[in-house]
Amino acid sequence: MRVSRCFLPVLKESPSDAQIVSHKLMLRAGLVRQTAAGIYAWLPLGFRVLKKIEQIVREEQDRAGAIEMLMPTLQPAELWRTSGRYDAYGPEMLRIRDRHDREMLYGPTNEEMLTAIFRDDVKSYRDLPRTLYHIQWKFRDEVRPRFGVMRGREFLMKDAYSFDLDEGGARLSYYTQLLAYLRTFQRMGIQAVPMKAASGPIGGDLSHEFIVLAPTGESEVFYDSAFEQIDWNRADLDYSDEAGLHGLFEQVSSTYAATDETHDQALWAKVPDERRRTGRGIEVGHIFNFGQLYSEKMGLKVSGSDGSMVTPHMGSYGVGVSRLVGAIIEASHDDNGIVWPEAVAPWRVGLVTMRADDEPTLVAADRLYADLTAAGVETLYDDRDERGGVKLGSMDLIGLPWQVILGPRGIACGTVELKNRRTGEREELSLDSAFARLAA
Ligand code: P5A
Repeated sequence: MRVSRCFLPVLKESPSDAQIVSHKLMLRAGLVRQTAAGIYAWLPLGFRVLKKIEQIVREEQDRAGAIEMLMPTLQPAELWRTSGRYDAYGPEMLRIRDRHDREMLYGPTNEEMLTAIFRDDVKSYRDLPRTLYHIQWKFRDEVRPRFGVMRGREFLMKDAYSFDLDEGGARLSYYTQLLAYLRTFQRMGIQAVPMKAASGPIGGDLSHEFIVLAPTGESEVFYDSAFEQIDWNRADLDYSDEAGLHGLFEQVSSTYAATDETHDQALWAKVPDERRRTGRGIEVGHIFNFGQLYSEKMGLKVSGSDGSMVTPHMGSYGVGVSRLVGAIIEASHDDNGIVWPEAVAPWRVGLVTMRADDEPTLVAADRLYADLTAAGVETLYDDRDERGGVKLGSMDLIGLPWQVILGPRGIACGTVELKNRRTGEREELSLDSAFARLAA
């Protein structure tokens, strides 16, 4: 993508209406613009990151055997009356009437809707277990929307729902999602610690939150640094290995991690001093096992293998896809701007010409851009007629992992500068070696 043809509005000044660093950077670097309180338009840069995050979530859900579908944002009130949550949800629910005066709502979550869909089409134990998910916008009329996309009113969530014949099956589905979550966040280059949680308005008695450490987080957290050493993507941990999944749950449950809501001083005291980590954290995911709560209320029953009727056990599993954009920035930035982990970067390489009026520089940059693009390397090419310093400043701000800097002096002897955004290391290389390095 050429910057001269893109829409990348970068702000020089730090916006005064933003309180936390990720929100400031998302506005300055042109990722989002607020259109109403807690509601955001995703500009091209932010949208690319959102899609990258969404795709990692999708791939890990698919790998864990969950099946993708799509449910609507608008839901009929009847569904929520059946579960009893229409009134219970209170003013956080955005209620709407259509032209026929039918009561509707903008969905804050989809337990009711999917349980009803499943109920109408699934009749036999042979169709279980199943885990279905979608990635869809939600609306919660939060009292205090704040921190940009971190606590928005409209936000993108991945929500999965599992249906099992018995409690043992439901636990296995829960452990499967637990592992999928650990893998998802690790792939995004962030440390998200699973913590025992209260289940709140969703219900149930087994629940974990996934928390990314950041000073601006909304909850206080306490955990054993042993979590930081575990490779969740290791090959010996497999979704088809029941004993392995039970082992994983044991490991997660026996390694201390809690929010202020569930913190236990006696257990905390047993964690060796040097392994104690405390701080604040952002909840990027939350999973729930709530047994037969919704299936009973919504009348979901299937025939069991012995002909008796069985009420399935369920769980639901949420990832805050749009919140993750903010959370990743909170966890990965410096004084000059965002530092994207490679896996979610909007482009991998930023190509910058220091002098737009130097013909040989332009020819070399155009060629390198064409070669990188042809090799499938996602490249943002700042071809604007701007001062080199300004272009370098915005490249640092938008935080692409690699910068290739082309100037007249280097080009005269066939070299370019390759800069690593995270470490700041710079290296002078021939055009060919720079290409080879980035295309590898
Ligand atoms: C689980 C999936 C649920 O809604 N039902 C379906 C369950 N859980 S949850 O914890 O309430 O939300 C899941 C994740 O969504 C993100 N989230 C938000 N992101 C941005 N703005 C908000 N206002 C907001 N509310 C929730 C969080 O990441 C949460 O973990």
